[in-house]
Formats: sequence, C-alpha cells, structure tokens
Amino acid sequence: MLYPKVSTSRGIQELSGVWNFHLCEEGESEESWKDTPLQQAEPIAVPASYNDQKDVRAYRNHCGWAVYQRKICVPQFWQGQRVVLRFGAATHTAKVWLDGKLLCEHRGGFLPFETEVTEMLLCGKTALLTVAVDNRVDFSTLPVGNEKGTSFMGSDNPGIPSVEAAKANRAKQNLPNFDFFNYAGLNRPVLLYTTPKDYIADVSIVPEIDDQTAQVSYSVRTVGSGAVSVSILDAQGKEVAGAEGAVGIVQIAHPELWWPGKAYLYTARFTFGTDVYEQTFGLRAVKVEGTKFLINGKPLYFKGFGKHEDSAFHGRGTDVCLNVKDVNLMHWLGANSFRTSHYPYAEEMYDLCDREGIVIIDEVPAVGIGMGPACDPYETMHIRAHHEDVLREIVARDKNHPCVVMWSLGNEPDLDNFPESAYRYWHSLYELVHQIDPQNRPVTVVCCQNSYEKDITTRTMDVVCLNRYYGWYNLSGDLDAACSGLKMEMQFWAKQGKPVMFTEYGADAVAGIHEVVPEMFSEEFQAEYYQRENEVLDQFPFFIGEQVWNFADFATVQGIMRVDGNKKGLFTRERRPKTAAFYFKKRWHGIPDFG
Ligand code: GCB
Repeated sequence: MLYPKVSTSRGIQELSGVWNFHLCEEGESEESWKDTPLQQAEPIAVPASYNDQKDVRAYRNHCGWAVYQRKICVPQFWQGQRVVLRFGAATHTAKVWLDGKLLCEHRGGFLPFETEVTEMLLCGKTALLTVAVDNRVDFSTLPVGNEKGTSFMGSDNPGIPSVEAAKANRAKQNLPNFDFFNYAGLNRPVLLYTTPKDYIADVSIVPEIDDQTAQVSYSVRTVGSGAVSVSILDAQGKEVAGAEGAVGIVQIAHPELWWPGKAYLYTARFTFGTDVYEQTFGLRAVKVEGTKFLINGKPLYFKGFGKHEDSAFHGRGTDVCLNVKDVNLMHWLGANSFRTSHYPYAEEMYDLCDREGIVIIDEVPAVGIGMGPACDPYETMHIRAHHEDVLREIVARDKNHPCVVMWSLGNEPDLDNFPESAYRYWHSLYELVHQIDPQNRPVTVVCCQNSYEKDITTRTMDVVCLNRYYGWYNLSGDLDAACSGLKMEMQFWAKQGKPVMFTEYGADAVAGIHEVVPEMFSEEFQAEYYQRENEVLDQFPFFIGEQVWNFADFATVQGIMRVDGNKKGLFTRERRPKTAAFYFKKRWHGIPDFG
C-alpha cells in the first residue's frame, strides 16, 4: 500500500486534531453510535493513544470498544477525483462507518488500511465519520493476550481459594502476554487523499549493485488505462535514467550507494496517464554470507537498540518530533540501527531512517506466543492466518525502504518446549516472507533466553537473534556468573556457522540511583553489566551486533516486576541519558559500522 503523498495529481487532507470520543461500557454495542452524533462526547486528540489523555482509571484500564467521531467534508475542487480515507493504524481492531454505512473493518493495530469513499463523500457535503476501536488482546490477536486470567506481570498465588474466587469475580480486563503498555486508539495519522480515477496502486523497486552501475528493476500496479513511465532523479533532482512500461529495468551509471550513516536517496517518479507518484529509494544490497551480514558487500556490525513507540501523554501516538529527537540521539551515541520491537512503527519513522542512514530490523506484532511447558501454543492459539496477513501487510508497506534490512517474524515465542511444532510454524513463515519480499531480505525470529540446544528453529534463520538477560533475570546481580554463562552459550553458537547478534540484553536502572559498589537498579550496575558482557561478546568473530534493551524507559502494564514502567532504557522516558549511555557513546564511536 502506497504512503499518501502530494504530487501534481494528488492531494491530501489531514484529519488530525481533536475528535469526539466515547468509551463503550461492557455490553454496549460498538455500533450504537454509527449513525448518531455522540452525546456527552469527550474531546480526544488524534493521532495519539487515548489512555493517558484523561486522568481516570477508565481511560487507562479500558477493555473493549471505544468510539471516535468527527464530521468530514471534502472541497468542491476535489470533484472528479478518487477519494480515499486512510488510517495509519487503529489499535487493535477497527470498524469504520460513514453516515451509518459500514465502510471497512480491520484487524491488527500497527499497519495501515484504507477505503475508497468517492461515491459516499460528495464534494462540498458534510458526513459523519465514526470509528470504533477494540483494544482487547487474546489468543487470536497479535500481540497475544492471556485468556487464562493471569497478567504477564502479576502474581498468581494459584490454589489459594480466596484469591481464586476474587480472580473469578473481577471485572473484565486486558491481560497482555507482553510487558509494554497496551496503548490503544487512533495512534497514527488519519487522512483523506485523492488520486485521479485511473491511478497508480502500487510500486516495487529492487536495486542490484555492480561495481560501476546499478540496475533497478521496478514494477507498477495500476488501475484503469494509460501508459506507465518512470524517471529516476538523483538527490539534486537531476534525471539520471528513465524507462517506459509497467515493468522494467533501468541502469544508473556512477551510482551513489545507500549506506548506514551515509544515506543517499534517489527518487523514482512514476507517471500513469495523469497520475504521478514519487517513491524514494536507495541503492543498497543486503545479503547474509557465512557468518557475515553484508551491506553492499561489506560486513555490518549492528550497534543500536530495541525501541518502543512510547512517550508521555501521547502513549503510542505518532510523534515526528520525538522520532527526530531519537534519531539524533542515535547519531550522538554512534548507533546505526534498531529493531521495531515489538510491532511495525509508524511509516514516518522509516522515511526518516531512509534519510538518516539508520538500519531497521522490521518486526511484526507477533509477541506473547507461548503458554509455558504445559501447553503447545501452536495447537491452542488461533493466530496462524492472521500472522500471515500481518506479514503480507508489513512487506507490502515497507518493501521499498532501504533502511529495512531484515524482517523479524516475531519476538520471543516458545521455541524450545514444543520444538517440532515451533519449527513447523516459524519455518513456513520464514519461507513465506522470502517468497513475498521483492528484495528477498534476510529473515529472523527473535529468540527468548531458552534451552538453546532443544530449540531447532532459531539456528535455521538467516541471522540468529538472541534476547539474553544473564545477570538480570537469571544469575541476578552476579556478573561473574553471568559472563561465564554467556560465554558457554556463545561457544554453542560458535559451532552453528551462523551470524549471531543480540537483539536484547539489559538491566533496569532507575535514573538517579548511584552506588560505589554497584548493585541491581543502579546506573552503575547497568553500565557495568554492559561493559562486562561486551567483553565476552567481543571475543567471538561470528557475533555481528549488539542491540541493547531498551533505547529509553517505557510504560508497561503494572505488576510486581515494574516500578513506574520498564527502566532498562539508556535514556529515561524524557530522553535524559543514564550513565550507560555515556559508556556506549564511547564504545560505539570506537567501533566502525563495517569491519
Ligand atoms: C524481553 C521482552 C521485552 C521486555 C524485556 C524486559 O525479553 O522481549 O519486551 O520488555 O524482556 O525488560 O523484561
């Protein structure tokens, strides 16, 4: 799905602003307001999560449907154009009505969807737009919710009759199978855009790099009739190549390549009849060879983070200012990459990373797929078809971004309790993504700390991506023991002949707690944890990167393991650096991106 852009043939109307809002009570139908203006509506900002916009428990802990409403109208001068209503995302399930007529429904809270409204939304007339969003997570959603009545961060005390009885009687609540706060609502931009009646529906760009020239294969999907042409512009806007036809190859002489830290973007200007769409792209090749991850033939060392879309008041709402700030902090640290843990981020972030030369491991919201050793999640959860849909949608959305260098099928599923089921499930998804990605990038699944010898899936991915908490969740506080455990596991991976990287490792540090003899939760312990573990990792040549958990402190579901959120950030939630940030600044500026 193309990102909406203004061109000589296309216009955009942003629907950001303050909408009307209503939380549905338990049992209230989400359809109640589909054709009626909300009574006693509350104001709500879009795009943003609703949860922190009003300081009441109902907003924070809501479980179920919420209704957004506003009037929309398109100008007379849009007459004769095709008009599309587009949502950057709606978390997690959405239904959309215009003047009471159901326009579309969408499952999955982190990817865009759109619907044509040309016939319904007459130019110059006002219509009532109603959007219902459901934040519930369960065994059929991604991310996964826990239907067993236990919070991920809670303490169960199973078997105590009074606790069991209280649990059975408590109000309905969302029990996520993950720690990040389940921020919900219209988290991303909503807009109307136009195209001509005959229009460009999709474009794909696949670069291939040679020494002196680059070949760019392209294909354009169109609706209607007309002739397709493409012209390639360099960063100064000078035409450097061109071609006719919906499918073709163009050669770019003396190509400027796209590199992490040194991005160079070309623009492909596609024309189809009267429609014009411009797609930026970079000339770069990605390949795994032996134990190396090659960009343009050179071995990349990943330096960076797992992140979250998370900030005060906005929750998971798109915040382009925060994106710019975060990317600037990455430059300050000498970082070159991050993983979109644990869901696809807003498209604006990928555009920024294309431009700033930051490398992305692009992850789908397949988090929480595990039920402990007693129950096979692959038999019990009903997620397979949805997982495939989400993978198709993320590839369709992000396939042209040079910053995206690898796909992550999911985070920390059960891979070792039911190794055969896990292999069947994940390996077929791995094959699917290799088939559908026009650029055929490497594919991985991110592995939780587990019995790695029993796990037969992780070692079959293109890159072994490990989340490890030696010294934190196990061997807690004992960094000597942690390093010896880590070293032993690395010796196992040394025999697998694969590139291995850390996609998470870390320790909570509460900003402001300082200690001469560092213990857990102090800034000094966090810094020492990284320093000690990096000394081990530095000994292994197949180790291709370190992504710390997390870039910044973030909001979580409340529970006995979290004090005001997860504090594993190198920065606080307000982006103030902790001691470990200075340690990494020094370390990462000393490690070249390639080598
Ligand atoms: C993990 C998860 C991540 C958590 C982190 C933690 O393994 O992948 O989502 O936030 O651990 O801090 O517990």
